[in-house]
Amino acid sequence: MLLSQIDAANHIVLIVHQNPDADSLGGACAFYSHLLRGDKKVTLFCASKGVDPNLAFLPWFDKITDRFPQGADLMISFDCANRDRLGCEASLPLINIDHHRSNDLFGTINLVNTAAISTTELLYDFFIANDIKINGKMALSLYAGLLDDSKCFSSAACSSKVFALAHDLIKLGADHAVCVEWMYRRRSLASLRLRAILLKEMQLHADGALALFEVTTRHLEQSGATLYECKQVLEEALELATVRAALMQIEHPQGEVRISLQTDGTVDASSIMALSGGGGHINRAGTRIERSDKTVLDEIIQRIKKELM
Ligand SMILES: [Mn+2]
Repeated sequence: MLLSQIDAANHIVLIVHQNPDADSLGGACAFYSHLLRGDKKVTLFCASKGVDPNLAFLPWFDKITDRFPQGADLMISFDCANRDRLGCEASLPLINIDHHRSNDLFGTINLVNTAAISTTELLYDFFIANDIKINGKMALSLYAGLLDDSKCFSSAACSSKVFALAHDLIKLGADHAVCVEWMYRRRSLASLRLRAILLKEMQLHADGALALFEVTTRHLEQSGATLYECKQVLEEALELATVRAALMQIEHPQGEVRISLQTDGTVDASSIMALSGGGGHINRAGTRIERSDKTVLDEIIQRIKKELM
């Protein structure tokens, strides 16, 4: 069904979510490589204006466009939990490839496996099941997604399957050193400065089980850091022995506030974010609220505190 839909299409748009991470973009790049073997037209679309420059090592990074093409007849989304994440209105048949627990099966065809640690894990299974050869570029792209979503293999969800997959992808040509260098060794001075400010201002609640961060436009201006660089401190907060949930609110220039929640898995981040229209994974989820809507934020914090008790 999925393959015949792809076979029948002439111009396929691969869509990554807004502000794509290595899993979304890696998945799309692997698929891009695969589709180039045929005679189809392929577009790599991202609604965000700028994409994290630390992902420029991925093949086809320079092909990303924020202009939705005319004349396409099929869309495939990668790592998008809901239609909103696509950031485009096009009403074409859509193949939804994802692993988010909160995925609402918005595609015409849905290839969703919430047991997969990354979208690229389920893509690997898809390629293997369909005898699609994985070349070096594809292996690198899939590996980057695996590395990102497993938090560089530090996630408690790393099973033997994850390590077997890492093994297979490296055998197929993924370069671990290149991925680690680009994804974890190219931090900007601005992001280190921001980290210092945010850790200093971190508030602890619920007997130290909940860490709260607030990122304002002032923080970003003071440090020169970008929004991408903010979320790393959430993971650091979870390294504290008492912290089981870390929440960050990021003031966005367009007047909305983005909320990111990371937990140790004992609190379901996805279901808490779903209360205000967001979603994600058990240990990592997000939502967006209006800046004026402080009550929603208070409700979220109260709910987390309740679940931490
Ligand atoms: Mn993912």
